[in-house]
Amino acid sequence: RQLGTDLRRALAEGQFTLHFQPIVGAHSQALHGFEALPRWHHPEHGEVGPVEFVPLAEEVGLTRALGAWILAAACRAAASWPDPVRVSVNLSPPYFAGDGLEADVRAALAASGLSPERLELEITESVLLQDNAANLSLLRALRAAGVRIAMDEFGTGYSSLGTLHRFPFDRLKIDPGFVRSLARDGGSVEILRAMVWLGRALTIDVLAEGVETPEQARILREEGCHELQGNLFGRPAPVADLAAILARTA
Ligand code: G
Ligand code: G
Ligand code: MN
Ligand code: NA
Repeated sequence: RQLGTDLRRALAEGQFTLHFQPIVGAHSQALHGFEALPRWHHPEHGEVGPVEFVPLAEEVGLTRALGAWILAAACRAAASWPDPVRVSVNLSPPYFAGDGLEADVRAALAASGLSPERLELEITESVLLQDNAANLSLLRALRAAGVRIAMDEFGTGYSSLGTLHRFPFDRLKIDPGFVRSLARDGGSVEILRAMVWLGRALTIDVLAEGVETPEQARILREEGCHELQGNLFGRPAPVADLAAILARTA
């Protein structure tokens, strides 16, 4: 397809950019980090999102090239932020499953000079559906390189408690779906409470995503979430627009 050919050129010609969404401490509301969200500015079709370009990259064999570009760009941006503000990068399932991720992570860190603990890699539960030895050893190798690992979209997949226990996660990211239903029906507070409790029992920090209202933030804070992310604290924005938020570093 034409878009696949376009994608090859897009990487070379700088049509990809990263937007960054702030992550704040639940209580302090100090800036803890940013999640990097890639955007493709297609010359004719306008903005193309990851839901479209990630599968496309896989079709045309550019999964690793795209993934490596995102890692490098995210680390480069983060290296200019005050320590210890971190950057969080989503790993697509095919990139995680393929070759080269560990080497690309090490290369991105070396090229940017970012200290490894300021890079966090987000993987979804579905990536770990095959709870196999290769996945486990890859996560351990990444951990050994010093980077942090977050489980993204927590609560939407099928991972067992055993998976959570066995894999070395540093953080659980509670899916926006749970946050959205918060103040709407009391029952979801119980689920949220259980997720936070689980994190605490496993000594994994818990972050809630998709926080849009002060009421949601209040409940999440009270229930013991460590960090919050969502439009209430900042929409994904280009690097040039981050100065005001960066001033809020603790
Ligand atoms: O920012 P936006 O709403 O377009 O993001 C859509 C979804 O794409 C989000 O759920 C996000 O987790 C995911 N996403 C963002 N960047 C990447 C990426 O590099 N790879 C993969 N697989 N998903 C990503
Ligand atoms: O990787 P993940 O699926 O978590 O990606 C986060 C996505 O959620 C991004 O695409 C981001 O734009 C979106 N998002 C983050 N915060 C909010 C929010 O408060 N409201 C809504 N509607 N979307 C959000
Ligand atoms: Mn994410
Ligand atoms: Na998420």
